[in-house]
Amino acid sequence: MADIKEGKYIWKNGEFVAWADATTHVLSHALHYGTAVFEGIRCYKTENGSAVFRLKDHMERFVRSAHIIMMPLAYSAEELTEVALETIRRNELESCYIRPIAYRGYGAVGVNPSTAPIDIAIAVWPWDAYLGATALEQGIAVGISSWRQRGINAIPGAVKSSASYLNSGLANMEAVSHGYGEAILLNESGYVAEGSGENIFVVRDGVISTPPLSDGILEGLTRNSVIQIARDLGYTVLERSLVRTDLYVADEVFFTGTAAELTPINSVDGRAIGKPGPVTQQLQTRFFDVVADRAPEYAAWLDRV
Ligand code: PPE
Repeated sequence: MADIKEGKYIWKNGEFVAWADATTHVLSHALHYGTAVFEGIRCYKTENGSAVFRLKDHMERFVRSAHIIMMPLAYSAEELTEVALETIRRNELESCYIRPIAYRGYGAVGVNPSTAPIDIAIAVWPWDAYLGATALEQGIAVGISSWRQRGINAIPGAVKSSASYLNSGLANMEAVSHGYGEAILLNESGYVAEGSGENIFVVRDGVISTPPLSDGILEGLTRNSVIQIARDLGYTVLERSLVRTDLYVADEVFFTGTAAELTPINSVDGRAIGKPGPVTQQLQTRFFDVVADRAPEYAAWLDRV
């Protein structure tokens, strides 16, 4: 949903290569069979220099994704954390998006990826508000997709795999063609799962609810952070299955994600939710304080560049 802003270097298979040289063969296994896992991480400019939000946690999820699809990585989460910081330094960016990707490369054909090599790369580039500049302030209109979230026994939500984003892309293209800013997918059982690239929360009578991981969603780190921030502010946060009508009658609805940050939702399927409400605004303000290193009690979530 944004053009890539080219940088200087990309880390690939253990070395830094010029941006333009970070290429792969057209017969790379992942291109044909979706055999790749990736991450999305943000580095923020703060008053104390640049800092990456929950870097190690993202790298641990990356390693878990690879483990689930039987793609052993040659680097540990700790090593990848250091490499990501060095990639930001070499590209001289104050704030950016970080994209680690591991994929089955060139050398084997056929659905079973076991004999294809495993390539790994980390790229960084500037990425502004994911759902548009006004979305963070005014919220967006969303629609429930006619596409279902791929099931937990098909392409598991717990794996941040390239393959699962075909599902996201279908839902997002449909939503945009219907005039919405983003799609919400229901899972195979009909419960609310997530956005095409975000987790979802509802607020009703002061209680915050979000779907449980067992409903087949990505274990979002922004979701996890917002749950903790909300509880620290004294809110009750429930992880419970939601049906579509829970969205229609909610006082407030919002998305969380690394790219989307905390984006309010102002209508669902044409039912007005309204302007961003007080809980959404409080959590959003707090979240932006946390990532900008203005909330010392959450400083452990930040890795300085
Ligand atoms: N669900 C999905 C399906 C998802 O893709 C994301 C992140 C989340 C939930 C939120 O997870 P977290 O970032 O850990 O809070 N989506 C990433 C990819 C966006 C893209 O278009 O590419 C992201 O936000 O970086």
